[in-house]
Amino acid sequence: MDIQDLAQRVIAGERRALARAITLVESGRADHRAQAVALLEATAPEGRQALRIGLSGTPGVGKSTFIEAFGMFLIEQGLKVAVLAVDPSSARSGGSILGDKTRMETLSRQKNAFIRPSPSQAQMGGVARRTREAVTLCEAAGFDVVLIETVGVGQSETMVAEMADLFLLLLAPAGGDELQGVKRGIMEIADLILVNKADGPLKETAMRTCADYAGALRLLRKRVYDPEGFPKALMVSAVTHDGLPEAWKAMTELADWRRAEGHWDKRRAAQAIHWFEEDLRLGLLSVLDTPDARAQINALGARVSNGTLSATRAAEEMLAHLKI
Ligand SMILES: Nc1nc2c(ncn2[C@@H]2O[C@H](COP(=O)(O)OP(=O)(O)OP(=O)(O)O)[C@@H](O)[C@H]2O)c(=O)[nH]1
Ligand SMILES: [Mg+2]
Repeated sequence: MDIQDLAQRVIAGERRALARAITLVESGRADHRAQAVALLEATAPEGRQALRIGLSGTPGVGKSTFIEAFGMFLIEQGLKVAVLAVDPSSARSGGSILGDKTRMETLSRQKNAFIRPSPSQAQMGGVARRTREAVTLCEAAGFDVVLIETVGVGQSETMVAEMADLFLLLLAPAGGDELQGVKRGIMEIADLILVNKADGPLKETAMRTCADYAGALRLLRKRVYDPEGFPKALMVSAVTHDGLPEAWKAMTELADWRRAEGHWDKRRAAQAIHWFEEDLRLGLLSVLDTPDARAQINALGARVSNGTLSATRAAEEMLAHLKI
């Protein structure tokens, strides 16, 4: 494979080249990894930046419908939109978006859109690296907005927030006054809460839900990287498209402010450090995955379980064996 040629075609914005490039960064093969690293280096000097938007929400809240509607809205503004998915549940691996292409039919046919399903890779660390690298490839290819979708379960939200400039939480209207069991940690990383399905008979409930969340957001500790009035809660309808322009206005307002105040660059720099340390951690863990290391672990484990070796001593011996 000619990596320099592939890099040039990615930079030229060829979608097929971008798809091939992402397949390369997803590959677990060592020779592919070397090529992927070379490709990322060859595309990096462009220095293009997209607005990276993380989007999360529980199953059925309307993520796919929203992305289709919002993606089309952005394309109508003359923007190029890429959609990537992170799907942590192995049960659905193979790609939520793939089965979803029907729901994103209009968007997927646009020449200014690029939709990429989740890879069927179980390990979270691998998914994180693949997604982050795919995001930078989309940037190099000249996309203005990169949407990174994840289902609201497990650690995937924090991971997506760590690679996004803005993090959106999509919620459904809920009766009663319970706050839908949204974890405080997720509330704390949200920049914008969008109460979806604010249409038809659900509209009134949506208004109440939106007010509840606006109140809850005001109770959170103020973050230095927010201007007055953020984070905020807004209502949208992915079906009627109501609220989409307002949601986009809030996103650009926040992004512009952060750029002007230096928070944008600071955050991207902090994220780069985070991923450097994450990769280092993964690299260290992978040292335990060789056949030799496994055999050693099993041998030491057998002595720990029959009581002839303490757990502490066994761990020390293992680390000495690995020369760490
Ligand atoms: N009334 C109304 N229904 C909506 C809206 N957005 C989505 N829906 C409906 O909600 C259901 C779920 O929508 P999806 O877009 O598939 O939800 P999702 O979050 O992608 O779900 P998963 O992919 O399973 O995580 C569908 O029947 C949609 O038609 C909306 O704004 N208003
Ligand atoms: Mg979906």
